Amino acid sequence: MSDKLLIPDIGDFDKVEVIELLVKVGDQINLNDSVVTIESDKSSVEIPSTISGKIESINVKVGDKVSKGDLLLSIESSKESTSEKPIPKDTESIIKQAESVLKNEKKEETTQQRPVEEKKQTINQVTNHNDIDPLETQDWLESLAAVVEKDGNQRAHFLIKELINKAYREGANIPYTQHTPYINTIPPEAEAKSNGDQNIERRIRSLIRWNAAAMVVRANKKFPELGGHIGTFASAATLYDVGMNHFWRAKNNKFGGDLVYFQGHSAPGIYARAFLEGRLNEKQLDNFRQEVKPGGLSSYPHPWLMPNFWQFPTVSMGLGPMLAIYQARHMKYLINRGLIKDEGRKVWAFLGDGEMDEPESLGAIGLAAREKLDNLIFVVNCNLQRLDGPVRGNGKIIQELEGSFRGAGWNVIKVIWGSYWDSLIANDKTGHLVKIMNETVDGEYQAMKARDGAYVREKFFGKYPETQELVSSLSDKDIWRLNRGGHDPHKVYAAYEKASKNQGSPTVILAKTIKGYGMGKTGESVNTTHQTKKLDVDDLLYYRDRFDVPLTDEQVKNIEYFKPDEKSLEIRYIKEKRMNLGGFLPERTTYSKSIKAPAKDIFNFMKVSTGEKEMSTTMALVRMFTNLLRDKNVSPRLVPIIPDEARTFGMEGFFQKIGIYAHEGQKYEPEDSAQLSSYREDKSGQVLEEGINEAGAMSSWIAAATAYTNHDIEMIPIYIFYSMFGFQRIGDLAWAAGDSQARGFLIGATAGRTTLAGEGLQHQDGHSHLIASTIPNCVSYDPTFHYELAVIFREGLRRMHEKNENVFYYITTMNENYSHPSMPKDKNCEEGILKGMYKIKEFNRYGKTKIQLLGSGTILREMMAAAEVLQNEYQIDSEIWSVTSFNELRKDGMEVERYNLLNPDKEQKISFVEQCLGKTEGPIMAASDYMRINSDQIRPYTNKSFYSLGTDGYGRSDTRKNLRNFFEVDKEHIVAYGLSVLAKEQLIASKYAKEAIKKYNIDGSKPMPTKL
Ligand SMILES: Cc1ncc(C[n+]2csc(CCOP(=O)(O)OP(=O)(O)O)c2C)c(N)n1
Ligand SMILES: [Mg+2]
Repeated sequence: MSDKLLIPDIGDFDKVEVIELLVKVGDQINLNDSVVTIESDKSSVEIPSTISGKIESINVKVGDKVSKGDLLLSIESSKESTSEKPIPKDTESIIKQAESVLKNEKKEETTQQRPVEEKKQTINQVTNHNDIDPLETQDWLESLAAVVEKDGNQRAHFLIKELINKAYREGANIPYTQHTPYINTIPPEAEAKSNGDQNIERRIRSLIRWNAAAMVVRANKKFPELGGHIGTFASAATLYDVGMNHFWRAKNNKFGGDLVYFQGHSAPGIYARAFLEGRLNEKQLDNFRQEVKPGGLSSYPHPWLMPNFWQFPTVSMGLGPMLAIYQARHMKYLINRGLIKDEGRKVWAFLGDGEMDEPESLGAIGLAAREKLDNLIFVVNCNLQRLDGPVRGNGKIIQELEGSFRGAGWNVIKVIWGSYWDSLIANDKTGHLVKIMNETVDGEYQAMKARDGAYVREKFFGKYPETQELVSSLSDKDIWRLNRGGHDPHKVYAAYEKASKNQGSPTVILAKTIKGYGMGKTGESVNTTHQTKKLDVDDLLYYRDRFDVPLTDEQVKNIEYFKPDEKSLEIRYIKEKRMNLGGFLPERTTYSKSIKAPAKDIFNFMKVSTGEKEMSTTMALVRMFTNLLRDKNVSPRLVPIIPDEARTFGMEGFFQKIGIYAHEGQKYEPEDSAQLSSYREDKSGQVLEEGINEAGAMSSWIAAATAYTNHDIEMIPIYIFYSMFGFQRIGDLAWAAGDSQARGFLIGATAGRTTLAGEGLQHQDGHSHLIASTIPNCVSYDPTFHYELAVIFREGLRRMHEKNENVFYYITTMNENYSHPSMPKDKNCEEGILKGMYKIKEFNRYGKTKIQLLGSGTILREMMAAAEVLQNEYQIDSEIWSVTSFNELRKDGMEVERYNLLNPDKEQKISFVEQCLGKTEGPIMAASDYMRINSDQIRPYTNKSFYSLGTDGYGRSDTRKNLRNFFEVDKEHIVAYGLSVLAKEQLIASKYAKEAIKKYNIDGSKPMPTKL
């Protein structure tokens, strides 16, 4: 039987060109095999076959224009023809997915309804003066208590929810609170108990505390300028210790490892533990914050500086939470795409309560809940203080964060009170204690811990006779001992255990602690704690006594470290605990296999002229991408990341082809399901469609770009964005990417200040390359033609993913359509493209006066057009250089200059710029669609007169022609400026320049565009 394959619905387009035939007559093809590539003005897509069988005839050829319904080819069909399938493929998969979701939902329901351990519940009541009928209130409360006792908390919760719903329907539109009372989420009777030896663990913790503080104090005694923090780790020690002893599994040959984001300035504590574990020695501790000589310890977690130790840079506040969320999401992505095993690994992120003020910290919590990231646990160390003082003096940070996280759909575990409070809370029959807890603001909580037991008795318990009575048998010392949850290993253990087992949502643990815990009167809970980096002898003695560190007074005065013997119980215990959890943490290792770069000829189609056909470099990139998807080594590892701009860049063809990642698949039939570029979401989809969220997309890119170390699998992330919303917007994340040794491509699309025409001031990018140049391991290019892009991209694949160089690529692509020439035959052309410049054209007709014209991006074409005018109308010869990267040229120039200056007696090296331009004639004029400083970068490395043009100033909407005129980078200005330059160099008479300025209506009195 013969079947016909017709052009499907390709969306809004008609008469679209066939640019590639992927099959030939006689080929055996399967369902979904791509048969031809078609290309509209903006995008190219492959058409998949809906039939399988042998191709009898092909009815189109390259260059044909096709529309929906045109005959593509005839196939001698096999039985798998879709016409024999009762249900179209899409619908079938939708039904399957829907069914599987239903199954999942059922499963979740059953887990949610698991009965909780029962205990006799009582509902405490505080007399409320607004209560108009206390007896009725009592009735309701008793009924509720009976439900709790008989059917459990879940049932009670259900009834309350129903009551609220009912009240809402009856018109009582009063929002239900997002908060629970200011007590622990896990009641004492539901706490899981640790099997650890609490005494040894306390001793170990004390030593870690001591060594961490000693390290900072010693460094600052030597060099007060070094700085460091004691108070933060002092407040977080228990939170880290319980994780290290019982929860965090290391990477080894059997397990991928949990990923822990340590709070940046608690680094001293992490070093102090590594010291006890034998991973760091005393000399290294003594070189804390002294890294210039090898062997020092970095101030904060910096993988670039300690590449075998730190995994995640976190100290720029707000990045850690966001990066951790996308890390957890990427882990699920890799699992759902079948690239790594699901081993139940977790991502833990430690954050400061002050840090939660960063918009980034909370910015992605909705995504974490939406994607059900139950592999993610945040621990917010709520020590109630930030650098200057209280985080929420007048309010309660724990309650506020609870509201935000609960509202977003997280599992919230509050660890507020330590075990010493348990009996008091249990005896709080009237509810007055919880009432005070709720009423007291953080400023008061902080002040209390800066005072003493008597103060707490008076100011806290003294508020009500009932609470005064509650502590009447306790001494002031007993009251002082009432501990906070985050310092109680039992409470922390129970919270971690519950968080580890939680399913279907991410968890946040809000742990209340004391900043500078144990630091005594000068450091504990005082506003200046954060910056305390020196402790005097009395403080040190107090600290020693507070934690029973076995050091003599003399040793304390010398601020000696303390490490017990290797055979001691403590050292054996600490090592055994880590061995049980698979090894040490943190540790950064890489066992990924590199990806063989695609064949050298993979992009050959981009090295020939496009002839009449005009296209943008963005479109050329998408073509290249489509080709890469055919390379079996590269294809599965590609991670296209887009923040809601796929259609802008002509990438919508990927939706159907490789699918959009959606952890629950697609529960609906998309509106455009019949079209070729249908919005197809899939559990194993490859595209990460991040929505309007550049910071999230960049975090996603960082996760993929470091998968080689965090998951031992090399991925090739390609994040494509509006170039103006790239480095400018997420610059700090790009810096962290460099620190993390990310490998992958950043594509600044629709780039250039005059190339993105109508969008105006906030959209037109004339400076992203400058920001990119600030990152040492970022390699950046601004290519003009498709073959340049092809050479650069393939080299990027080779360097990063085959040779595993720790660099990342930033490439700008444009949306201006023009025809692209063939790659020059010169054998050095590829080398020049990669090093940053090559000669693309030469005008030599007159042999009199010459100028060197350097152009970048789309402005190179203005240069080329200007060169023709200079030749034809003014008899000026020129050499035109395509500069693919001023940034790369500058790097080379700096290095060569440095070498020459440091080696005055040796043969002097020649920079690449000088190799190209040294022996040429005439002055140099350079221009790009970026600020002049972009091309000015190479000025020091030429010994010729150098002039630059550029797009300094605010962008504005207009046509490209008018914009280039405004910024003086169009061919007319280049001609006029060129003649002026030659006049200034006394190579021609000034009248020519004057004439040209007049001819082109250039207004010499117009202010500089930066002032307009
Ligand atoms: C983006 C950013 N801004 C400012 C700082 C400087 N800084 C370091 S720690 C700190 C206070 C942190 O308070 P918190 O998050 O509550 O942490 P804690 O030390 O109390 O645990 C500040 C402002 C920074 N590291 N990053
Ligand atoms: Mg804090």
